[in-house]
Amino acid sequence: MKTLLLTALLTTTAWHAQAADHSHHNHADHAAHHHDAAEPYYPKHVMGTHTHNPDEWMFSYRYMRMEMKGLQAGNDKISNQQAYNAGYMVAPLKMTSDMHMFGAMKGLTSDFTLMAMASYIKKDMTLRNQAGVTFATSSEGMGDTKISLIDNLTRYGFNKWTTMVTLSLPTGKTDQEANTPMGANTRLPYPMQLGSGTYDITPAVTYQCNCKGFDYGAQAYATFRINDNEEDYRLGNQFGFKAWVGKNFTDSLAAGATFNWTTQNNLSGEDDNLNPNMVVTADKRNTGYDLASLTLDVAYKPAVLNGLELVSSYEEPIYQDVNGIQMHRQRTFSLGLRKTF
Ligand SMILES: [Cu+2]
Repeated sequence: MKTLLLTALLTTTAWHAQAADHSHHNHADHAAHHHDAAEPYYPKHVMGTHTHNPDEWMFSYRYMRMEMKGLQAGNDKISNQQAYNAGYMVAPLKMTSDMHMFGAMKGLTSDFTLMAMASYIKKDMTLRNQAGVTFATSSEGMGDTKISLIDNLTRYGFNKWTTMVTLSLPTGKTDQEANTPMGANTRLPYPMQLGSGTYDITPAVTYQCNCKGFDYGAQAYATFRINDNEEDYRLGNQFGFKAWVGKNFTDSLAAGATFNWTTQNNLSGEDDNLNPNMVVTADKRNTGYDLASLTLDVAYKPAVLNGLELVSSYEEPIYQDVNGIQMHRQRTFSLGLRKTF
């Protein structure tokens, strides 16, 4: 995994060097004028990759589904029986998260763009206990609300760089419960909760450039949890890196690929309403992971739709290393609409 990360970093560094050579090609700030004909490609599923002109608005809706199935310990897939043998009464079989995301962006000045995002989430989990009884739980409600300020740095002459700071507000509940064979109104484990329960701050820096007809970019970010939540825990901090390449093949069609690296730290504190021996996902030792994935994205903006753009993405994990025993992550995909006014 270290080799993978290193390769990604070296590749980006190479892009930087190349970008320096080609800096004379970078006229006008491309980021601030991304709706012009000469707009470069950027992955629509990555926040902080574009900005807006003053008084320009963008609205978006995106449906996203994430799927998990089976268990793994470290790098290896394991069976339910191995989880029971490790002392857990219940093992999760599969989990899906369906998310509806509503976003608004507005250019404030020639430098700053404000972004706000709200979400509605439904999570479903199927589990099986040691006695072989299969049952399902679900949670549903608002997710956390995110407010971001993006700075295109053009006043400093850094046309290829943008920074973004995101504040996440704890509007997603962390006290979701369900009726299970273990009892009525049982507190659902950490992954089934709808938000972090904490104020989280995420600084990010993004680099984008064009060379040899393709658009390249990379982003590094970190999410820090500011406080413990009402259940007396906080999710681990998260560190991520993304690198992408893509192209606007025609005025209406864009496609690209993104490499994603995520390091999620262990949860700290504990929800006292959870029994860590009950189910794998209720044990805080089974939190924190390293994940690498690839995302393919396609965006389509046919003239007949008057500027309405259809966006889609498909993500598949290529490497996952988890602490303790956790669910095995599968594909994530999204479909959405966006329009600039
Ligand atoms: Cu936008």
